[in-house]
Amino acid sequence: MTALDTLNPMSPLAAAIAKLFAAVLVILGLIFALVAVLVVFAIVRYRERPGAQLPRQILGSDRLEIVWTAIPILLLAVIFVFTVKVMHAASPSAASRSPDLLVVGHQWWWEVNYLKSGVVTANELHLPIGQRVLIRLESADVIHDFWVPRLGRKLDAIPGHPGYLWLEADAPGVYLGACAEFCGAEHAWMRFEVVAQPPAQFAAWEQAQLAVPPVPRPAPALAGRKLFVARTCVNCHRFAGTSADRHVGPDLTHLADRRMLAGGAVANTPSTLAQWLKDPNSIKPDSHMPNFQLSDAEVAELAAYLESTK
Ligand code: HEC
Ligand SMILES: [Cu+2]
Repeated sequence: MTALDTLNPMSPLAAAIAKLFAAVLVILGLIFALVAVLVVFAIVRYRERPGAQLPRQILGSDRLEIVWTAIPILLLAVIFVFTVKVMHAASPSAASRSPDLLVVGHQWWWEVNYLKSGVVTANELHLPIGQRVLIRLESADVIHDFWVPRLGRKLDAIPGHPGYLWLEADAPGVYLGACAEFCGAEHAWMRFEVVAQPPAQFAAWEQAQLAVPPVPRPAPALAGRKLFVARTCVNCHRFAGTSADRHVGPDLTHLADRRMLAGGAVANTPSTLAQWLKDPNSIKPDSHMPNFQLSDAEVAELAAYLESTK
């Protein structure tokens, strides 16, 4: 994500905001230029010179005061009207619609639930292009803020107070999102990606996520599955087809399909996954995933299990 993401919108929702930003920037730029020219003019024209007279002194002028009050009021009124229009364009009423997604902010990762199909994932949100989805936003702990600059407005995730926001992507691609409200030590690694796909590809992804992985056959993965249940992983994670059904940590059923680990802290590869299991804090220093002091053999088995669903 770069600062320019905001100026490079990929949905009508984000485009409305980008246009307002550009319009206000132009208005403010013109005012800045006018003031700068007048200041330079005054400095040059009325500077002290040998023999120069004091310029004419104006002590109070109703006409001037009215002018410099009226112009800002007028400008602010224009900006206000633009802003109200953009508020409607960027966050259309959601009253008549039930949400498509439930997104929950956690310290420091995002839980994503597809309410219509039942898919659960984390830190990676897939969207069919050209379709507007309604997100219900919640927080499990502190205030977070959900923001994908190229696709829509941002919204605080406030504990106990759900919010609603629309998201839409008009072209396939991967769009970066982030938590935009300081929420503790690892706030900076609370990123996520929106993968926008043609509807057929999205449907295939959704079907694949719904698949309940069979018990793996190869010995290391099977041993990993046993460890997974024995080593209390089940107390915090969800893994379809096992007893693990908690949401303290990310859903791990189809972890192997995901691009990033730990809220974008590292790419998801066999070696980063093993490093995460060995010592989560070596990747994300204050993460709430405990270090289980696993042996290298245990790490390899757990990793084989988590990778076996690919
Ligand atoms: C006390 C709760 C807890 C327990 C027990 C726990 N985890 Fe986690 N785990 C977490 C949290 C919280 C995260 C998210 C950390 C973050 O990104 O900040 C996480 C993240 C992960 C991730 C990365 C997932 C992703 O999408 O980024 C993997 C893999 C993982 N845990 C595997 C395990 C395994 C295997 C075990 C058992 C050995 C286990 N966890 C036990 C809380 C827990
Ligand atoms: Cu956050």
